[in-house]
Amino acid sequence: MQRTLVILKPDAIQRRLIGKIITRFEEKGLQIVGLKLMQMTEELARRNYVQHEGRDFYEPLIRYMTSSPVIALVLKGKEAIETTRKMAGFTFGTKAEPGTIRGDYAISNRFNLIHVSDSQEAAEREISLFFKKAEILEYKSADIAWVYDLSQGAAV
Ligand code: 3AN
Repeated sequence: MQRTLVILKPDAIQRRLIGKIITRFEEKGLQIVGLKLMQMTEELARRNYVQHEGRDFYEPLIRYMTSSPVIALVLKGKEAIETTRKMAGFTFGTKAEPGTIRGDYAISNRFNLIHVSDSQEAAEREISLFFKKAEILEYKSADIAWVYDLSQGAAV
């Protein structure tokens, strides 16, 4: 099972889309193992987006991410990184496929509602930026045996 970091960005909270977005991940079968409402500091935003330092959209991106509270989530599931990326959709709202979160709710290139980790390495780095070990909870989902076929041991 993989873990990934998802951030509901300031526009998702301000546009009252928290429930709709989190519901999609729950209904998909992903397990929420970490969740917090928080104000990102400038330092945290800069560290999270360090790969974009120097790009023309970097400073506006930092201002956007620190402009209002966000929700950080750790989601766990089979191929969680690729699955959540597909669910988020293409970066730009106008180009994102209908049926994806950005495709259904975003039309801006920057205000695109959600951040999801893009690789195993990024997921590990980003989870540790946002969560202490003790804030990530291991617990058994009541429906796990119906979300996956566990009859042969591994989750299929
Ligand atoms: P994604 O979030 O789809 O992985 P990244 O990591 O390339 O996309 O970009 C991080 C964030 O920077 C985006 N979610 C978006 O808010 C902003 N961004 C990226 N590219 C642009 C751009 N060309 N113009 C404005 N904002 C951008």
